[in-house]
Amino acid sequence: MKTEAAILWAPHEPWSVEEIELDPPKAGEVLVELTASGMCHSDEHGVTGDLPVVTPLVGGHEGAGVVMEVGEGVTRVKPGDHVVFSFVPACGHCPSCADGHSNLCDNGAALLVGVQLDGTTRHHARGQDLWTMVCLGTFAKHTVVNEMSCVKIEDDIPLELACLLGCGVTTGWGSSVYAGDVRPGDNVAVIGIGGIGAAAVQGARLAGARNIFAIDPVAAKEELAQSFGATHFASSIGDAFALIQQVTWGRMCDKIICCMGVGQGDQVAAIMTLLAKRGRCVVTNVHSVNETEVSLSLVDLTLMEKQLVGTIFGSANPQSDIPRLTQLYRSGQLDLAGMVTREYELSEINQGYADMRDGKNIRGVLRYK
Ligand code: CXF
Ligand code: ZN
Repeated sequence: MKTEAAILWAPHEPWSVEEIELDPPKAGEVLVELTASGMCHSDEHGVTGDLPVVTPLVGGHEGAGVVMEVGEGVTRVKPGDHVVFSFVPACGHCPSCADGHSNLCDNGAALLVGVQLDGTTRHHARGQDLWTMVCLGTFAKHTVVNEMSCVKIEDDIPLELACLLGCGVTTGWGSSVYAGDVRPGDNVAVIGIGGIGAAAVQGARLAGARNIFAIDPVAAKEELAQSFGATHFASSIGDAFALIQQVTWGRMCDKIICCMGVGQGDQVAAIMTLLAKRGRCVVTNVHSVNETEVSLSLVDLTLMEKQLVGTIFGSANPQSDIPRLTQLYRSGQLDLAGMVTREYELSEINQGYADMRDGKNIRGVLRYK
């Protein structure tokens, strides 16, 4: 079938919106008509080269829609089902999945390759095969993905909000709740109030944090951060140090969640000074694939028993946590609507990313229907 998609033909180029040819789903695969896709920073990382991607690439990895057709042997979903894509596939039986860590599913190795798990492509344009961002390609009105990437949700959850659960919201919420293990009474700092950071603030609030310090250079993020549960705001790590020192009587933060657009290794030492003894700093944001050096006081790490840990997908389990978050949305405890700053047509995708770079958006969402 023919559909429309945003393609990155080569790094550093704008997204090109054009007609593509989509093959039917093969065994284990699913054809989905997308309702919406969030515009996450990680697709931009493919444009800038901070993350390695293979081009030409159909971008997008934060989508939701309705199943149109399933290939042979598919059991997880059927036509008509509403699904959110998880940007990590979860097979359910590899060692990580079996151990309760399906965010680390062995099939995730295919993420940065961006072809179907059998090594072939379903997307084509201008006579060429197209790769897809983390095997999804949600910057398109239709896509074909493996059923391992599909999470069925209830029909009455708005798909244009549920799409955020495919990456940003689950990643941010899980970074506080799972990777950060935020406890009632904790002092928490969230650095970077974009889609992931706003969800990390909400996760910290739901986990019972006492003080939540939101840190972002964009002044307009203060009010938004407060609406998600932040109790304090600072515009730099330096300002945050003095503020946290004063509010916590010098104890500093139990948890720090790093949610910047791109992390910078030379900022790590300063970030670690915001931590209390036995505090944990969670690195959720991507650092450039080319970066291998960080500033870090290892003696501080030892003497104060500080921790510096990474997390992918907020250490959440897609098949259980995406439905869990739909229920928190349903009960009014998770604000999804407030996370969407603006909706865009697919043809406006480059404007959407310009707005993200300008700090205007918590999340921009491409709306297809
Ligand atoms: C990223 C992590 C690296 C692969 C692409 C997706 N996560 C969230 O945006
Ligand atoms: Zn993402």
